[in-house]
Amino acid sequence: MEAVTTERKPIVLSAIQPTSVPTLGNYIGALRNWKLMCEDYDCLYAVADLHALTVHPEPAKLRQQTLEMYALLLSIGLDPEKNTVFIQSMVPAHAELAWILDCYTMFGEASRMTQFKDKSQKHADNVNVGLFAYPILMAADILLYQANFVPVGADQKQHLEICRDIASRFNTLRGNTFTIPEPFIGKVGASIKSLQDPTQKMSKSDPNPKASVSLLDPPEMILKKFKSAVTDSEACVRYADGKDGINNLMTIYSCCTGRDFAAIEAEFAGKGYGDFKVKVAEAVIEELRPVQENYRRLMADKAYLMQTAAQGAEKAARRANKTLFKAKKKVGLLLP
Ligand code: ATP
Ligand code: LTN
Repeated sequence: MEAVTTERKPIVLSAIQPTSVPTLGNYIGALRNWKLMCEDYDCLYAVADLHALTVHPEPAKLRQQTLEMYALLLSIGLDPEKNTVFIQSMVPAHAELAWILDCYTMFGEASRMTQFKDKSQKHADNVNVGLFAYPILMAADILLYQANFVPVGADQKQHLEICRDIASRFNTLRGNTFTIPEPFIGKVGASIKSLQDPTQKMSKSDPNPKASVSLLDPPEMILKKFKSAVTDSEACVRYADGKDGINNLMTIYSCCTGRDFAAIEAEFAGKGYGDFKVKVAEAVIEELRPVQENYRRLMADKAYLMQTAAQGAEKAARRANKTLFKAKKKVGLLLP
């Protein structure tokens, strides 16, 4: 008799905040891998609107940006039938588990988070408790689904470490409840740099619009931004220490064309930075063209988006509630 395979696919969860239109950094570091993992893994992807509350967005703007981010996730090719694509706040289990995990997180370990320190410096007028508890809500997002892998950019590595620590502590104190997740950080492109200061990461909250490329920038704007990208004075396309600007452009080009650094160096041997920058821009424009087309189509059908988001939330909640109930029982909460 033929063996029936009951092997389940490993579980993947990730999320992105709807703080503004994602950048090429978000795309190469995270979103592109989300799409690549869709076939071989059981994937859940969320718009982290609860996380975005830490920066006090204007309510109407947050609603709009959440819907836009949801549409963008579908536009990059995530299939809501095959995988689960949802909006975090539509699944109440996230906030509930986060509270339980708050009580299993030490003040000292949360205080060591570099993103918290950076963001409290940048927004000294709004250092709220949500900003402090941000990684614990993120841990709840991940642990609710018993995720094995979490595809993120390099800047999220520390948040994955605290998530693992919280899960291990809970498992030790209350008995096995959560799967310990592994970060999934791509070898190339895990930290795309600003086009204006290539020692800093490209960030969607950078006030200088020339520093980052948004996924919805029109082609002529993308070309302009790459033409004015900061490089060096060597005029030789090669990957080397101290050539942060060129290294960054080579990384972007490699991620969009699939070519490795040796092939890129050979392609541009003897050519100047001007030619190279145009080629990088063209590769990015081609990569983003289908995303932008899908996005325009989807944004014209808000009813479809809302209905798909509601279905996604229902699918996610069914799975999240199983873990939430288990955790509630383990900590001694009465269940109805
Ligand atoms: P903000 O600037 O508002 O803090 P952000 O650009 O860092 O936002 P997030 O929503 O925090 O964006 O991150 C979404 C995903 O994109 C995360 O997995 C993060 O690691 C990844 N990411 C963010 N910036 C980069 C970058 N420059 N290079 C590679 N990956 C990135
Ligand atoms: N904090 C993340 C966004 C995020 C996330 C998550 C990522 C919220 N919840 C769960 C992975 C898994 C960030 O990228 N800034």
